[in-house]
Amino acid sequence: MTSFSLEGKVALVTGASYGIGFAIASAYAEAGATVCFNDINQELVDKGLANYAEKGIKAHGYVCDVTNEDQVNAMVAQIEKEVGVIDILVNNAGIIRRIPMHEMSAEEFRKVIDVDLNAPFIVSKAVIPAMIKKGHGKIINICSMMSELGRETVSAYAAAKGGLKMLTKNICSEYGQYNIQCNGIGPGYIETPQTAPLREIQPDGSRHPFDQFICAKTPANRWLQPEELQGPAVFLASEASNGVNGHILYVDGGILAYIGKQPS
Ligand code: NAP
Ligand code: GCO
Repeated sequence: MTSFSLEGKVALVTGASYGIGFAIASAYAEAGATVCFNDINQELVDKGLANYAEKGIKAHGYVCDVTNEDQVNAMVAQIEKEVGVIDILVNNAGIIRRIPMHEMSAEEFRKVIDVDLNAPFIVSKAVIPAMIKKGHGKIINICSMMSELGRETVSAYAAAKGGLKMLTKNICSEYGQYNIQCNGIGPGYIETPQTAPLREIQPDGSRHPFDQFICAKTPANRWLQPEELQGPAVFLASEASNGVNGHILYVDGGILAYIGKQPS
């Protein structure tokens, strides 16, 4: 049986002080990997290091803005020197701006594209040469329901995540010959700080309309937890998935399969 172990592997998970990235990196440590992560400032990196330490994980944290190619190249070089060549990259760092498109500035649109699409290109480009030299590598891009569907106010995010799906397929196509597998994980609606505004209790004490909407769109009638992405993430980082390439694994509780709960 092929191995789900990550023993001896070096993993970099971007934007992983908390949220989905933190859950994935924690699972990688549990599966035996040495975990590296970055965040945009030292305060967040320190918070992340403390969060990992609380779980008994000795993580390596780096301050790096993933949209800045010089900072990314410097971080990858430092990881290679201090920890080792990166075997597993998870492009997790991401932002969202919920603004009606006709009210969104070009600068706001570009910022989302920069973090959610340009940065995965920059970080993947930084790690691929050493993966080629080493003869293997795993790149996992954190996509979204918005890699497949649109909705009001998330035009930039959907454009970025749709592009990230195709970047995933293109890295698969261009680097599969070097035993590098590039796949995506498409989370559904996960309880993290990024979606907290969509779950806020209303002034009258009722649930946020979007919260009720998403539960009606999910067969299990609930939001998912970051921990529910851990198994799929370990699978895609391990040798057990060496035959899987260019695939977006949707971990959405069935949202993409379901027309939605009929009104009672
Ligand atoms: P989150 O709680 O907002 O965490 C995002 C992380 O990325 C934060 O640590 C953030 O740091 C970091 N980050 C943002 N911009 C960065 C930059 N330029 N350089 C370095 N780090 C940066 O988000 P999340 O919910 O965990 O989502 C993680 C990923 O999953 C994102 O790509 C998101 O699009 C995707 N996703 C989320 C959901 C969901 O329902 N939550 C569903 C599908 C996909 P700061 O705190 O400094 O901004
Ligand atoms: C939104 C949410 C979603 C989730 C996720 C869904 O405003 O619709 O933030 O975009 O973050 O991407 O898969």
